[in-house]
Amino acid sequence: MLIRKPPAIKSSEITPESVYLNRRELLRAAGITTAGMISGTAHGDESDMNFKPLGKLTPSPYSTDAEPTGFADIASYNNFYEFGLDKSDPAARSGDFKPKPWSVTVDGAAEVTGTFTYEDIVGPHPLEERVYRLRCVEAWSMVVPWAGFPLGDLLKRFKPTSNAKYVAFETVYRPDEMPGQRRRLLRWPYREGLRIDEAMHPLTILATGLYGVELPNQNGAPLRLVVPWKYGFKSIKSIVRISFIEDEPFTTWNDAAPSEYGFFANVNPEVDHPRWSQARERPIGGGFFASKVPTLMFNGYADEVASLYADMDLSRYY
Ligand SMILES: Nc1nc2c(c(=O)[nH]1)N[C@H]1C(S)=C(S)[C@@H](COP(=O)(O)O)O[C@H]1N2
Ligand SMILES: [Mo]
Repeated sequence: MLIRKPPAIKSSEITPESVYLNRRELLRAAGITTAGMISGTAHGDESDMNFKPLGKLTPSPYSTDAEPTGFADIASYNNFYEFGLDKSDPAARSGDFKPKPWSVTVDGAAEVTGTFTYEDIVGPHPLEERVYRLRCVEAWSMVVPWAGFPLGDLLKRFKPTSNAKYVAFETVYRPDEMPGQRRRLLRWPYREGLRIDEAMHPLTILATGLYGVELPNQNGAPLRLVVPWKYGFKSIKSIVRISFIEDEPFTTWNDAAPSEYGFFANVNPEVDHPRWSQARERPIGGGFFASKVPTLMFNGYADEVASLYADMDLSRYY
């Protein structure tokens, strides 16, 4: 398997007040012994993989106890079409993307709307670390120690009205910094959405980091959604707009191929993708020949979320 290493952060982006650690120190800071983490990955010199450490993180009781996938795999095997189609493109081609300064526009059916800086959005929320599975529709999965906070805690601050039946999200559109956006691979900007009860569910988080450091560009810096019981494409990256709306929102993959990707996209081993089975998945990091494992209903979060869909036919609402 060919894995290219993420690009280094340019020295011009390193501010005097920030502390940057090299990869070995980073893993130590995240409480992981380097021996266990680095072995088995196909990287050369990693001294330039520098990411800014986050402050104190509270461990979340919502975490799975599954063994996390290695940092290097999480940051080098990605889907982020804004940087290209290949799994190696986001790490290799996101070096010019500038996730700071950042702002998010909140609009629609809410009492409080407007444009807010990243610091406004993240500032008041204590960050917690949650180990969540991410399961791609392409039948691979990883276990990621995300840093973030419950999306619902943020949404409540805008006082959504009773017309807010759904929440829609939009990724930034910056073709100058995102080479994939210079082609019509998808109808840009990338858009996603959740029903309001899904958005308010405590398992849904806005992530600002992983492995104790700020999100690498390729993982959706500076702010991305993580919806652990849904296929990975729902977990939209680099969010610049959050809209409270009355009708089911436009979603990118449903637009690109409606018969293959529904609005709900709950992980469901019993409902096949039209072109392949969804019953098994390949954990990333075990090597290409590692055996597949059975996929769990709602990606293993059935106890928490099955009740949201109690009266729905999940083969119809896929
Ligand atoms: N804006 C945007 N968000 C996106 C995507 C994308 O192409 N663009 N890909 C999605 C898909 S298909 C997956 S599987 C996950 C991958 O997240 P990761 O690269 O952090 O593992 O991001 C999702 N979010
Ligand atoms: Mo995906």
